[in-house]
Amino acid sequence: MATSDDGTVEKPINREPNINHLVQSILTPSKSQTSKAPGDSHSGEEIAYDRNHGPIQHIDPSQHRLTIKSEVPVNADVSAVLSVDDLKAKFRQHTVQCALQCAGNRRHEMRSRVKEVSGIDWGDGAVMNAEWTGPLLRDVLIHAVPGLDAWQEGYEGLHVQMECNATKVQDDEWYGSSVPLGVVMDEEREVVLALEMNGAPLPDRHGAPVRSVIPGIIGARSVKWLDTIVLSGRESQNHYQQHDYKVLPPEATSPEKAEELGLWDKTPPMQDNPINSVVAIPGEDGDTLVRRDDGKVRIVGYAIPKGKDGPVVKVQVSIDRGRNWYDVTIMDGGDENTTNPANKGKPRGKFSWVLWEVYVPAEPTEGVDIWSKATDLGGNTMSEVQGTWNLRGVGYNAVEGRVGIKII
Ligand SMILES: Nc1nc2c(c(=O)[nH]1)N[C@H]1C(S)=C(S)[C@@H](COP(=O)(O)O)O[C@H]1N2
Ligand SMILES: [Mo]
Repeated sequence: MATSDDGTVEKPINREPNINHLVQSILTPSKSQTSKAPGDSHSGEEIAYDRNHGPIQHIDPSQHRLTIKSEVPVNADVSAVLSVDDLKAKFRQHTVQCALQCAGNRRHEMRSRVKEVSGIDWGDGAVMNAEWTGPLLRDVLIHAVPGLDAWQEGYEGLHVQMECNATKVQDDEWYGSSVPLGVVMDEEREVVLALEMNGAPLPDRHGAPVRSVIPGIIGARSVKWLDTIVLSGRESQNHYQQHDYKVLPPEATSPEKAEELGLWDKTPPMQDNPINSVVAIPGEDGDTLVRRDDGKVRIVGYAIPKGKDGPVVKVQVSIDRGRNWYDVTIMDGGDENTTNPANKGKPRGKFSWVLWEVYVPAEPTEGVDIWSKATDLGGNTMSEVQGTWNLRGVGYNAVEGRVGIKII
């Protein structure tokens, strides 16, 4: 049963945390820990962002079934039905730590600094970094579609469609996405059917009893309340794969123009997250930073890699529009910050975000713009100071972070 906190098709729940709270821990909690301190107003507060196109679902796990179908020549017309217990007991459980980010993260900056766009006015908090545990989708597909792993023809042109049919959504009868089959079969991608988040049962808000988690790829493809998977020769035909979450070319100056020029059909769906870095302290344009006794100001942020090219290995910060750059300290997310004993002592995962911190010498002044620039292990780096505009305001990764900062 839906409650008033679950939103509706017309008015779904979409929220992001205060950015200061978001960067308090490497693993983003679904809700903040209940603190013993009386009067702590943050305790029990939702931290990990919520992005919904329809109402949040509450599904009885004992009744839930995941159906896997195949339309591809390797083994067409097979169909498997798995319970949640099957997903837990029949397959090796895998834990992946990854940043899950809405493609519209940072949209407010694109809108306010470059040009108006259409879409929810996200700040920089539509992202979380969590550990997700469940079977690898690869193993489940190989089980359901015998012969898939040994298939000689290659996976080119094949797609894994994922669906949630539990509810209507704003622009379609169901929610769906797809990724190329090669992504799922790639053992380096660690695509999981998550039953747990941060070592606890998956919360309803984040897709219980099972959601797909596609590391390195925009959040829209990680389907919550997952009930159907189709191995297919074509992409998902769902609205959110075909008519949303695309970086339209600049000729798409309005929704009407995009339709008229057929640009939705001509533009591929977004998949990989772009490399990105966000200034979280100071958390808002126009904020004031206080110099310490040594004349330095503290700046903190997070950075995420492009696709599977992580982790982020370097972040630089400038407070004078790129004349001087300072290397940050990257706070390690590998050893200490895991709920999974198997991951203790391992280096930071390639899909995880990094939190960073830097102390920059500064004079008291006004109107300071803070830039931050990340580079990942694959050598991808951020180059655009103001970022490139697109109609839907997705994939924004400008170097320019906070503007109009006062230093005292
Ligand atoms: N079933 C379903 N799955 C969904 C969505 C949705 O509306 N319905 N939203 C998607 C989008 S756009 C994002 S960014 C992520 C958000 O996940 P979260 O709410 O756990 O943060 O879920 C994705 N999966
Ligand atoms: Mo999203």
